Amino acid sequence: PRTVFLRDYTPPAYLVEEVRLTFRLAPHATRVLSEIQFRPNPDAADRDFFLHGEQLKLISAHVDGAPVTPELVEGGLRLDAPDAAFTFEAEVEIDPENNTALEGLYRSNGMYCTQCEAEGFRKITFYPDRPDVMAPFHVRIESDLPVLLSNGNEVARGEGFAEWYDPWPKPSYLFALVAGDLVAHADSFTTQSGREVALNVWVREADIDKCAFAMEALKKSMKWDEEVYGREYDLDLFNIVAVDDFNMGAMENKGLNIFNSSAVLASPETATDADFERIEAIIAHEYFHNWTGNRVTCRDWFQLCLKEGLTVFRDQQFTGDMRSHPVKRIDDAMLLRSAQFREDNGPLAHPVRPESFVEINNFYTVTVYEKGAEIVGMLKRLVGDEGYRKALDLYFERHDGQAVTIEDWLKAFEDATGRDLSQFARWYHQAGTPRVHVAEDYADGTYTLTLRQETPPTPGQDDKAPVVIPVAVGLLNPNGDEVVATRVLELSEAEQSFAFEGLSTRPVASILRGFSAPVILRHEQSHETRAFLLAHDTDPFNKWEAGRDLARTGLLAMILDGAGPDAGYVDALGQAVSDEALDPAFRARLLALPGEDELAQAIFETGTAPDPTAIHAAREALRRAIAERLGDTLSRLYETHQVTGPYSPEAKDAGRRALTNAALSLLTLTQGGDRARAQYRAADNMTQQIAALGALLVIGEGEAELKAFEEQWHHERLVMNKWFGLQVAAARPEETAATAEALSRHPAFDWKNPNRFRAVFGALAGNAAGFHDPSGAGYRLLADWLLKLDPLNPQTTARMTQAFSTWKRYDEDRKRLIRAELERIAGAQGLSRDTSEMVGRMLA
Ligand code: HT7
Ligand code: ZN
Repeated sequence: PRTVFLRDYTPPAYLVEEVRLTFRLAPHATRVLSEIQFRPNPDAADRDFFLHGEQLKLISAHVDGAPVTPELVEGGLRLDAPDAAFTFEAEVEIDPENNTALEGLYRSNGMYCTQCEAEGFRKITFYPDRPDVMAPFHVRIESDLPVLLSNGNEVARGEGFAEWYDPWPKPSYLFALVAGDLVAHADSFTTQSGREVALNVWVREADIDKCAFAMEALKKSMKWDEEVYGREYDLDLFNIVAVDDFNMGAMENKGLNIFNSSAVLASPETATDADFERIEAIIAHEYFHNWTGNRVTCRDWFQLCLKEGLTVFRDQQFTGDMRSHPVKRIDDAMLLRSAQFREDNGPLAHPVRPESFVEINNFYTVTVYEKGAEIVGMLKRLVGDEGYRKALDLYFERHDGQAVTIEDWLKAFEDATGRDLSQFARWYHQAGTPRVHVAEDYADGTYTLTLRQETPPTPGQDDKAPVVIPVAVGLLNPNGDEVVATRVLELSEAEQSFAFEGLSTRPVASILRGFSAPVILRHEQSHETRAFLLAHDTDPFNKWEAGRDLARTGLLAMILDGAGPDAGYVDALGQAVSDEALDPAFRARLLALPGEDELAQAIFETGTAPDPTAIHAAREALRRAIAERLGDTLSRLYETHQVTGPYSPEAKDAGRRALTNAALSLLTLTQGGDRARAQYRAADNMTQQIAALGALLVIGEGEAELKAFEEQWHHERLVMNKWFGLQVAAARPEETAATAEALSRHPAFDWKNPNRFRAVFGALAGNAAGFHDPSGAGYRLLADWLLKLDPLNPQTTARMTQAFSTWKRYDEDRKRLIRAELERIAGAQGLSRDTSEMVGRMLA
């Protein structure tokens, strides 16, 4: 397969003035008629007329009305085209029913829908399917189905047809079409300039009672983007459609967002607090793309972080504003560390702006999204709130309607703020997580902080240069008073010292406050200092971090040195979670221990091969010790923070439930299942129900509840995904693979549905001790199923191969077992380009 390089970018030979598409929908033989007005691109180096096209049956083609016979080549067609403006027409036939890859035009439960990002439009018709070709689209859909939707505004509708026009020039990846038997939850929004926008959430009739929350989230997002970024919506209509079969969370097609039903549908009975928060964030994310992605788009797919990093940053800000900034920051840092640092530390590490790819779908990664968002956050920290807003205003003003690059983005910051960002730009080019080592000195009233940075080599990048790291620091005196408020230090050299004068006593430093940069801090601190920071730090992130550090250090001592649970840590934790001045949601985060994968990486970095079984056992032992030593505290928290009254997904109640359920899961370990069973019986919402069930399963109980749950919810696909996933997640290590295998034989295991497949096999990969059980059964089972899914859905398969990405950390036996599975996948006949690239990179 061909590797595409950023350095090979050339401008398109022809630009598109306007597109007219007609769809004659039929399950196996949909006809797509296109009429595309081309004009030569004055900036192009040649006049090579090439249109992308895959899996298309060409019926006819015309240039300016005259029939032509294009040369059909791999991946598209070529034609001797005029060196002047002309109209190209084509008629093609496609087979949506047999499109199982869920890319292009496909059918899901009798409904037609599209997914074009990144390169799916070429499976719909011949077109320059690249983001730097932007055009207005006219679309006519012919079908007997009652609801026919496309981008933009509806301009005509009659018996068996609808016509749509999207005036905003867009790249083909933002094209969308939906046709089905759907109903709408309708509402409207008045923009800041007084325009009325009709809003619809389209779903199957059975789901109409689960749309209200998504609609509210959409209206909040529209208002927030006006207030915080000055960005107004630009069409008369905004449609959202829920689809059951979908490879990712959602897609920001212009005016017609298509969502995985799991990212839209919610009712108190069927969705958890975490689901509600996720839905609110994804609705916001896709809506925010209207400006960051759609109005200003990417020149090429190497610039993906331009829209994704920025839009993730914007949705993080939004969630912080809607809920709690400290808690959101903790959640984002946990995700970054568990998933992005893991990626950066392994064979799949790549820069936020990659330099090459075989299959672009493999680069929708946590690095591009989450580290991309961290870079935007660092820029904001460095230029300040005002500078950031000025830069964003300039970026939108300068590039509206354009397809641009990271260089254009940084230039807007440079021009708006006068700052030179040439060194900062390394964050986009250099892969790997910087380590920042801390040394401290105190003499004659001056505290000196010396910071040293180094980034380990990553595949293809052996030498790393220093990056600009904003390190937010505050100093406390021994009484716990803040003597130096948060100050952002700019670490740009390999090593740099910063002095703080006029301090009468040696201060306690709180470093990397608010997780001010996506780095690993190496700061030797005593147990006492960490306990002090857990008790006194005025920065909520670092307060949480101090507890996390204590927990991690204690766990590593248990795993590596056979130490017992650290009673000092448990007592300090008990004090912190009892502090009624702290937000319950924050206290729930304090009670969560570092994950097993995070511990495995920490052990690997000490030069030892991690043993997932031992890690699991130590973590469980510490959880039990916490439950034993803090039994009274946890019982009190459980009793006094129960939410009474009708369910609301708002942050305040959700935080209380998070705290009581964290307490419940610990208490169940030492006090048995009665409390959880009572909660299960009394639950009137999914958060309480699933938390109780999970607590029971972990102690090997809950058989009756599991059965009752299935009986109650067998008709709700999204709820049943939880039922499948929870059993695998809660299984004992030695039983995990067998549990997943048994569930894969359940009649409701619809493996072609990505949500259901992920529920079982994503949970298998996520249960670290179970997946890495020394028998190798987890590896074999996952590989078997990935090989089965690959011919149907390469995108989801390739994504899930990442379960194996940490294989080089483990002992020789596990390495041998995993390598054998990776080689078995790599050697499979007809393996997709997507999966082949992923396993190839992991084996390299
Ligand atoms: N921009 C979208 C990314 C995407 C996608 C979505 C659904 C299915 C396949 C997809 N491939 C790429 C989603 C987003 O980041 O908002
Ligand atoms: Zn996005």
